[in-house]
Amino acid sequence: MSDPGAIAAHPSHVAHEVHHEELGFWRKYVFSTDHKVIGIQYAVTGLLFLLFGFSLMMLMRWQLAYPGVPLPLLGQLLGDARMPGGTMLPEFYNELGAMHGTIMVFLGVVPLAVGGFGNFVLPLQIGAPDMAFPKINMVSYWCLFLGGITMLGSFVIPAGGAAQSGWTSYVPLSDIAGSGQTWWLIGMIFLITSSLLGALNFITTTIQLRAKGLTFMRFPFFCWAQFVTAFLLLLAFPPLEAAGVMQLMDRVAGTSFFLPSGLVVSGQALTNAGGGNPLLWQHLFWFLAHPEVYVLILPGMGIVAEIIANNTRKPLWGYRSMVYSLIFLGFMSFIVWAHHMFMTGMGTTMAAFFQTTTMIISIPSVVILTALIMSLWGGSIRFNTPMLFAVAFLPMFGIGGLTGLPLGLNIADIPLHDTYYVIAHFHYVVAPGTIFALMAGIYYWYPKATGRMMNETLGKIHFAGSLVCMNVVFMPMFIIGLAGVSRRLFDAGTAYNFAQPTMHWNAVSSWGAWTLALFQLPFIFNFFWSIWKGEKVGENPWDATTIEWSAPSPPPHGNFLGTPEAYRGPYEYSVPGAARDFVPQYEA
Ligand code: HEM
Ligand SMILES: [Cu+2]
Repeated sequence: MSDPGAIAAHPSHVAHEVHHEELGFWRKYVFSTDHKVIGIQYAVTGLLFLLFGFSLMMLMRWQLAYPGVPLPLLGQLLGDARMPGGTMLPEFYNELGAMHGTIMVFLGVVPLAVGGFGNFVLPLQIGAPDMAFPKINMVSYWCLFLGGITMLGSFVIPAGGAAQSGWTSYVPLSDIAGSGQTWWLIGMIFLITSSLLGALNFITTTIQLRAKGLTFMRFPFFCWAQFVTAFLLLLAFPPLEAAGVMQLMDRVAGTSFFLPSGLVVSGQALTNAGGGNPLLWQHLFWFLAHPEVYVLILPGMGIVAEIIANNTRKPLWGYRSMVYSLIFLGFMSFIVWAHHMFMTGMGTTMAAFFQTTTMIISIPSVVILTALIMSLWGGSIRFNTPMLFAVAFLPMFGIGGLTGLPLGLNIADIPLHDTYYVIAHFHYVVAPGTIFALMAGIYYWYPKATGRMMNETLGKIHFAGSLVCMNVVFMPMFIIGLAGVSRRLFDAGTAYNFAQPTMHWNAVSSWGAWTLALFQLPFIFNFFWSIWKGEKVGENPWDATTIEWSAPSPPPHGNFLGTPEAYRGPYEYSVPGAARDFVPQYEA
């Protein structure tokens, strides 16, 4: 359906046009079916949850920096069930840790990267008037919302509080844990349903609603990244959804999918335990959760690629190899999952298989990262805020990726498994990596969404502070981990002799985290202030080439004034002999 007439005649779109004038406040801004409104809903929800997950982590960081020391003021407010006399209970630390991980991944990054950027930018970038299934799109958002409310609600339920078994919810612990775990599972079922509906919509939209002339090899890299991400979500989440229901049954219906025979808890034999297999959970969980780490990073790579091409005023170096690497990476991400399970006593043949696939999957990431670095070469670079975040993404993601290699080889993973080294490694990927990419994307597409620019000075303060602090937070965790200190210790290892020389690094890391929070204030201020006071701009403030920049800022309902067509590849910057240094994809 790449014929433009067919796009304009898309039934749901026609319906929109007809009812456009009649939509009241609720249908327009709350239960909207417009991909831009839904995208902004997702993005704001994601940002709020990132802030909330960040706050949980700041509380944990107090306990890690000063184990057992009462937290002034806030500690009292949190009550005796969590922090008697201001001192954190281990149970509460576990709640914070499990919920920080869950919220950051499933309610923060995914909603912002896929729900927010995917919904807002993808249809515009492919020249579509909306998503293929606008109503399903609305349902996806509200499923996420219900999942979020369920997760938040679990903090205040009378008995026991939120889930405490980590974001991985390993059995048998999670099968026998307090009622927060049940809420966690119900919340996850909502979140997974949301992602599945979204993924179907993204795939259909990308294939069916492309503008005339926009062949796959003319796609901006961002579209490719969202497209592959949608496949990962679609194929990886169903096993976890099934596993979630099974764990729920174990907890509430007396089944024992995951409970082994003869399990004894606190000296008592469990009545329903029998015949189940705890490792089954790990397989089902990581079959999702490994692809999930690519769901967290690929949209970020897509954003960074757009911004680098735009601000070096050059085509992306090796666009085709980047695309092929992306597809290969997506495929491979389904056959590496058991590198998280080297400690489970798997045989050498199995271990050899998963080590080999893990080494192979690092190749496409290296290709993409190298191509992005090569793209900088010889460019006349504009160092605006989006570009600064995008460029900083490269070494940060590089550190995260490289430090992952030892974890993919069992000989190194066995001592490093479940230490702070792992925490440092994956946070380099998702915090200074993904979060920087997402920040870059917010500064870059903000003028498209609002018609106004964000303030550059505030943006640069935000950037510089975040870059320094992120490293102060996470570098020490490598040192702590290499010294052998385990993750998930509520006292940072106070009880262990060998951990003593690392204790002061926890304070360094914590002060880094609290300062990092302060450097987010200019961003939060900028975000709201610029809605009303930012400099007004036209449709293409960055002199960019891709189709979304041909729509008015902000785009009206239906997005484009005419019917967009693609006449060339996405990155025709600095074409020799051209009048300007960019030749937009949408100009005949
Ligand atoms: C600057 C921001 C962040 C800081 C300072 C931070 C800090 C921490 C700390 C201290 C832990 C737990 C250590 C432990 O007791 O084992 C942790 C765990 C975790 N974090 Fe973060 N984090 C940040 C951002 C993120 C982001 C952006 C994500 C995901 C997208 C994320 C995902 C996780 C996950 C999945 C866990 C594991 C939870 C578990 O053990 O079950 N974090 N983080
Ligand atoms: Cu993995």
